[in-house]
Amino acid sequence: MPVATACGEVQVLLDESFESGSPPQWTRVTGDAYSSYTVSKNNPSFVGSNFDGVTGDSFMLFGSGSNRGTIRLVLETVPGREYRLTYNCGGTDSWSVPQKSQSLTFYAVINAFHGMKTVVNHVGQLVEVEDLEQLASKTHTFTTPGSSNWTIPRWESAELTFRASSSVTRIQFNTPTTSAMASVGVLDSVLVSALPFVSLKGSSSGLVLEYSGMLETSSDLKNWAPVAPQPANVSLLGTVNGTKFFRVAK
Ligand SMILES: [Ca+2]
Repeated sequence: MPVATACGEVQVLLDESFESGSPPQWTRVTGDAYSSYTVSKNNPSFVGSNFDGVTGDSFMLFGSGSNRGTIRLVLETVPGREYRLTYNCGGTDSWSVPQKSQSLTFYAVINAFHGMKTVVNHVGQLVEVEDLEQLASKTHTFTTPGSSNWTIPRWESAELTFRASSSVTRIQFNTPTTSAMASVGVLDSVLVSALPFVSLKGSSSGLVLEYSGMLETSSDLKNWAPVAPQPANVSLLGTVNGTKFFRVAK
């Protein structure tokens, strides 16, 4: 999971293509051995398959029939800032069971985790549950061809943007409506990045401007030029003479 935080670039929180096995930061929430593991067309189990990842050979495979898979990623986020999730998903037929075309639903949801809260359950008892706030979600529907081999007919790319409201954000993928044992969800090329931002922060040394993206400056709000070199942050007291404006561009 390469993480780039250099200023002058978009801050990347996650860039995962599953090429080096099952990444430890992903948690299998539900599912069995057929759920939530990394495969490639080079695995001995899948010789002769039509598997191809979106990026590289490997991808995540999860949720087979009644063994519905749910995987989760936990991210550290800054409340108030915006982020973008992009991913590629699809469905595949599995092994040589009696085949017919199957329908598969693939679901992505992003939740802010606000800790635990106490609620009254359906029989009047107080129970502790997770305090989740849904920030974004997307549902995909795939039809698998019903072939007697592992085949991914198409990959679908998707994008979700969200504004974090907690320091803990969860991204979860699952296949809630797999039908029979012949359709499985696939996932590849998951990218999470922070959208460009600027913020002012007070510190003992004065005002500090923090940002991600390309920092540009202007003295008249008309002519903008990139700040070179791109600084880690900008201390505004003692270094700026006259009026200066800053903005970030992608
Ligand atoms: Ca891949």
